[in-house]
Amino acid sequence: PYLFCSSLDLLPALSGEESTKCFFQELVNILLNYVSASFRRNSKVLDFHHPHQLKEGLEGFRLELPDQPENLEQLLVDCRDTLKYGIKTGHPRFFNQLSSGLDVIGLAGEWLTSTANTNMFTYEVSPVFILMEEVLLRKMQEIVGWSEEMGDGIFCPGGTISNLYSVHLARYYFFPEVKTKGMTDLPRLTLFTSAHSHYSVKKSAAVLGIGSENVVVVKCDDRGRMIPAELEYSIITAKDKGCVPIYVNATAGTTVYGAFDPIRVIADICERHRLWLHVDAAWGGGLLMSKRHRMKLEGIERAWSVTWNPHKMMGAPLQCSAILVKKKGLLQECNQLCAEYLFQTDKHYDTSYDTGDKTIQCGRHVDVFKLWLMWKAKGLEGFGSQVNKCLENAEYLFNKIKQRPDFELVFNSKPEHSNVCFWYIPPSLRNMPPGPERNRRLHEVAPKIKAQMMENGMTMIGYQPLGDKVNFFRCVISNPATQTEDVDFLLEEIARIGQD
Ligand code: ABU
Repeated sequence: PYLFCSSLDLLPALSGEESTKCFFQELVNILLNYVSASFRRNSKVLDFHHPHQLKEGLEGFRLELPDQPENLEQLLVDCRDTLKYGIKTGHPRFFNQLSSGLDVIGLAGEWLTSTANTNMFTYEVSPVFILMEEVLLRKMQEIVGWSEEMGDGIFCPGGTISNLYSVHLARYYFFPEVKTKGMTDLPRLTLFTSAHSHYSVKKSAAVLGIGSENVVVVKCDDRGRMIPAELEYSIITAKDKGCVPIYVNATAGTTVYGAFDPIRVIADICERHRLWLHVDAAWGGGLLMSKRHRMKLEGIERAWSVTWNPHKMMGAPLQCSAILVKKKGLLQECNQLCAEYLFQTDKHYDTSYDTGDKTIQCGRHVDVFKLWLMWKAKGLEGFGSQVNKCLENAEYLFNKIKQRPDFELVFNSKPEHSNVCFWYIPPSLRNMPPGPERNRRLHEVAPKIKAQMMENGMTMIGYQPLGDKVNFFRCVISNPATQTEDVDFLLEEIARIGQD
């Protein structure tokens, strides 16, 4: 009978308890069916429709908002349809993004977080979550290699914002007057990042009024790693031109190649020139959890700030991203504005736990509980094994591609992370000599295969051009549900679609 009810019959309505329970039970069934389907290999990853088709209202699924309330039965149908036309990012054959997987404990954490529905700005409304954040940040700092006396940080919305914090802090560290006076009296600041780094460094420069043209893009080797000698040369050249270098971003796990910049050597250069060293380990940070792979981030302990996204390699549900800062108190100093309606100094508890004034936001979502719960469930060792398995699967893919004449690797050495970059070579191009015509035709292959792949809906992988390389596939494995049979399936699906 609840099916004919509206939301007004649910709690807080008097005697709304029973209908609320029924409504949630139905909803949980929908979610559980979705979770189970996400792990079933014979279920589709996606049921693709073009935007105009979805907007037209498929099978009665209407996106437009009504003037009159709709009943609960309709809302449950809408919930089911929302999932039906979405993408199963937890499916073992979803290889499209750095963040994938469906961690059941993480999902439970997210449900609880939404149920608690609170804000991270003050201890008074988030006592438990604020302390969990402190515990997580300390643990992550310890893993990075910072001692007890060092380390601060905050969870914030995604790697780009974490990187924005790093530039914001670096500028404040060298020119604290910027907080009140703005850029008026500042010299021309210069930032350095590699050609393969994430676009967020340039975006940060644009947002902060430094200007994207004042980001020097440092050359990489053929594996996508920053060349330290090029960095030092760029710093000296910038100084000679009268610019003021302040910041270097080293990437631990580049977005496309999964490359690790040589942090230790870059740290030496930063020390020589007294520059802020940031390590963008949004993607590669997860490897710190693995005894086998953490040496790829050797030198990270020398960073002044670190971006680390547990929603990528550690499989936490989106979003979960931290900016770690070596110098205690700097975040607070740089960002605090002491709004008296929120951060009263005469509260009856230790107000250093009102961490909201460290951030550039006011309201802040609770991103920590799911990670805290996952950490309890897996421990450091569990995360380590999860990371190892993903990298083993990537190596399996790499070896498979090496053996096949219909695929070509973008670079021939073993991947450092779980990114494997490759072209599919259709029969008509296999005997064609290298050159502009082959490149022109090869550039069209990946988008065509991807389009058909999305229509079929059984797997999903990304592609992009990079530098002088025409469109190629990038397979990333961060989903612990993925097995070698899924990797085999991906290659077969590409080869099947890619026949001329
Ligand atoms: N830098 C955000 C992640 C991009 C990706 O999933 O490929």
